[in-house]
Amino acid sequence: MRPIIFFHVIKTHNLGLFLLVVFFCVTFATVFELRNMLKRVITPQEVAIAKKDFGECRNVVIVCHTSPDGDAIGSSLGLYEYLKRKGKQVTVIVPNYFPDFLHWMKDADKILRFDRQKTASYAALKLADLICCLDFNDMRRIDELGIAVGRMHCKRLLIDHHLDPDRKQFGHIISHPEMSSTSELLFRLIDAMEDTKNLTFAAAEDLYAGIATDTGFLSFNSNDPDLFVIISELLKKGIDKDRINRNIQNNYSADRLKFIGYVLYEKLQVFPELHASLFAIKKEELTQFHYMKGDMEGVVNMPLQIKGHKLSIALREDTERPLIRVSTRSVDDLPCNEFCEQFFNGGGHKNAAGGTLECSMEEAVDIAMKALEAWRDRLADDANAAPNPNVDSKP
Ligand SMILES: [Mn+2]
Repeated sequence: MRPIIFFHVIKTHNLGLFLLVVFFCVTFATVFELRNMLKRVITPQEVAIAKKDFGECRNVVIVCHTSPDGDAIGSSLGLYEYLKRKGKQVTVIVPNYFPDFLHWMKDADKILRFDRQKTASYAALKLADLICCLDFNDMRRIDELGIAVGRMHCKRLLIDHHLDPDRKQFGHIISHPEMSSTSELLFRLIDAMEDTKNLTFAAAEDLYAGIATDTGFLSFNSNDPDLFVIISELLKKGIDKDRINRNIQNNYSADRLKFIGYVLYEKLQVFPELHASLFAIKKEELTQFHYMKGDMEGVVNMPLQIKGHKLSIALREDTERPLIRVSTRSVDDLPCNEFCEQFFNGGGHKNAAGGTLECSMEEAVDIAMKALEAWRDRLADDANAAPNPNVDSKP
């Protein structure tokens, strides 16, 4: 139809005009549907940084924090998939071991371990024109790998959700501590670049795994409605979230289950008036249950199942170095990162934080007990634990 006749029809027929309006509305709604559904938290400057860095690079190295968790590996492999799809040469390097329950991810076997594959890691680092630093805020969090990264003269881009990144160490910084996970941040960044079409099925699996592990399968840090929009978009890529949840959660040894039983039955000290608890595990006990790295994952969350509980503290003797690893979890507004900063040379997120102590286990327990005592006022406050008078507690 020639344009003149087309517009003539529209002018003279209300139906034509109506259809034209409908056509534009549908097109507009489809293109802008997702973009309008997510809050615009990624700034135009951040979009420009990412577009430039991802556009100009050819050889990329992605690094994440020591003892990588689901978010570190998920966001790293998610970005790896995305950049490979854009035609880049990409290598993921992790500082050390990552748990078996993350090995199902596509290309997890191609990840280099810096502590074991130094030659290959250095070769990739020397070739890199961009190093992406994911899920940590300070090179000291990646140990020796941080020193190697620091020596390279190429661009360094940080994409992370931890508080207070050390700005001197990175050239470009995309930091959003308000986000549940680096994986969520990465999805938002790619969405803000209007490029989610280049998120593959495998990338969607990786990002979902990252969000799921950093939010305890959407049980904490996950009240932002946007998170569910993002997961819905990942589901549209065809991922099977139930299978991913099973891959991550049900992948332990029988020894680990018995170890949990032992910790809860023999080791857990509960302080009901403080709504807090503490357990301390020595090296011999870890050996007794054939401890594998990753076996302690989630155990510190368990005491929070006690009604009214606010704070859980876990102390564990490191298997390689002479120090005590402290892990804490809290609920609502109780900031366990402040607790860890104050007493355990550490920090982290409001409800999940950790630290280290260089002392004997006996001394570490003593420090933890004193810390609990120092926070008595904040812990003993019964506001959250008040019994509901409308509930009959008798069976
Ligand atoms: Mn994370």
